[in-house]
Amino acid sequence: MRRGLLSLAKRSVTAVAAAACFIAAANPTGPSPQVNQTGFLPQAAKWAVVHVDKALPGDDFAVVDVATGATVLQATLQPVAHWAPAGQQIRLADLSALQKTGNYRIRVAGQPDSAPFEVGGSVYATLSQGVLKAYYFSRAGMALEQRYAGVYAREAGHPDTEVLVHASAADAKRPAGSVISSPKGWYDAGDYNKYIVNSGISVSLLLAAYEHFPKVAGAWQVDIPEQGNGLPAVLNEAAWNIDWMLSMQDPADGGVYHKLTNLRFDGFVMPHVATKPRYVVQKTTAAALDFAATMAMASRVYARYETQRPGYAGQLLAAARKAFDWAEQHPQVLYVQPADVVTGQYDDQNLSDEWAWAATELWLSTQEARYRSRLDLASLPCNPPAWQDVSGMVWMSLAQHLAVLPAADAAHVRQTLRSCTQHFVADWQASAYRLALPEGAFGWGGNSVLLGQAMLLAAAHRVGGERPALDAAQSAVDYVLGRNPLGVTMVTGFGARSPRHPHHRPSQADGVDAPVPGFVVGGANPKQEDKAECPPYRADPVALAYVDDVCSYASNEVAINWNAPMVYMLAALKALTPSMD
Ligand code: 9MR
Ligand code: 9MR
Repeated sequence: MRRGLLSLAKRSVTAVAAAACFIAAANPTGPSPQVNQTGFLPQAAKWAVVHVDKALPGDDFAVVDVATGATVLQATLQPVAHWAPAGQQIRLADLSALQKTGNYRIRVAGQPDSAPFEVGGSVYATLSQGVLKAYYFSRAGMALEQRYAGVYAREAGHPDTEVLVHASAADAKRPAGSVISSPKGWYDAGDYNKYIVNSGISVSLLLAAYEHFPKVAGAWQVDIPEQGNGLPAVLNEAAWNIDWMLSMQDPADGGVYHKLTNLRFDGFVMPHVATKPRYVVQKTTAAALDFAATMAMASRVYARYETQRPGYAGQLLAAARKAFDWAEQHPQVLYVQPADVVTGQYDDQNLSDEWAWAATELWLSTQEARYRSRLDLASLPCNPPAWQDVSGMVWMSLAQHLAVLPAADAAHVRQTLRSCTQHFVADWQASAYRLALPEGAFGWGGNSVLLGQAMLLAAAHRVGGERPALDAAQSAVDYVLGRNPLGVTMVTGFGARSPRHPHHRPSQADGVDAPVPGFVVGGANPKQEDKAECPPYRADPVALAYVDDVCSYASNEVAINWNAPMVYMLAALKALTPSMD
């Protein structure tokens, strides 16, 4: 890959810290004990992990108050167990009994104290707002002003008011080379492109955070230009991307372009410097269906704000219907990367889950039998939501609307969520690490797979009420927030130790040492699709297959669909964990 002078300079600034720290590729194991570095709500299940490859002098752990040094909890570690994904001997510390608000560290004789963590009723407020703010930092077509963006202020990039219709998307009304306007939206990830499939699930999860937990998500305050307009911050942020998505629908036929990108990836430069021509590429069925689902859901959510956004909800629903109609006429148009385009593909061969999701959201928003008849719940799997598998989105939405479902459907939703999360709960209980590992947990974007599992567990908890489902969800979030063998909070700028060199163009090119904050990185990925472009980093054990290097798009990129389940889960944990107030 190309590394500019700037990126080399940034590397040398941090090289000393990197060498001394978890980043060293040879041995990225983090210091023990490991704990969620943000912390816990008072009544949450609280676990920490202690590595015991070297025998400990004692069997106890203590929790000490950071300010006073006082021991607030002392208890015995659980027996030694082996956790294969990290190839480590570990002992668990159960600190659930600690409910008193404060800042703490875990102390184990023979080891350094853990990173600090907090216990408190608002422990996730700052982080929630931070992971939501990452979307503002990702906005295309808008200058980020200093008063909102601080040191991350930057010029506007990619206005996308003059986008070319690619040959793959051409038709009689819009021949190849015609110019359309498709502004706004969020950059997908470390790259500057915009993809409908991934935008759909990402923005829908922000909407779901609000629809499912309005008291929590509606109260988030984020400094963004729209504040004060009467809409909650989360809905203002979501609208920036929804408005872009709307412009990706061809008004002539309702079809939706798969993506808006340049032909190849931009260099590692700031957005306004990346000025190569951009194209809308091929209309696909996946794009139409994800678009329809997103717009149908959005129409319900923004209907509450008809006064502030007159006509918006109606416009969204009409767009959803039109896209669904297009999909019915073009039921199997799969994405095929044109020969002259190399940007992200988001290509999916199996559209049964996209059909189900679009039908579900349209049905919930219209109650029309036409959409219900397209929904075969009996054959629909229940997998952690991901860009290529949105089946979980269906169950989460149906769980939210249980009260309006026909009784048989409601029973089916309850039953499915219970059965599809049962093995997660069982694996979590049996795991040495208190972590169930869904398929793909160690793969490209694995952190989001764990967070997706957490969302299904949260949905199961909502419809069934069982506490273990909530505790297992908490554990998955804990993992991403630092209770992992790397000892790293997988969110830039949060926690004592977090990624410094994400595969994220602005973070690399902005001249600011610290990365843009609030981004969830992909996480350990033994497949190492970036091997040819990175210095060697270990692939084994799998949970350590991570490198904090800008080269590593396979383990250290950021992406809107990896942040979204974190946004959702922080709302969910706050709303679902019992509270003392
Ligand atoms: O920066 C790109 C990143 O957003 C993608 O996830 C990744 C995989 O498609 O590709 C990155 O771009 C690299 C390209 O694939 C190969 N040449 C170097 C590019 C920058 O690292
Ligand atoms: O998240 C995507 C992952 O599931 C795929 O395996 C990978 C390769 O196709 O692409 C990832 O998505 C990238 C997209 O193609 C381009 N923008 C950056 C995304 C995150 O790496």
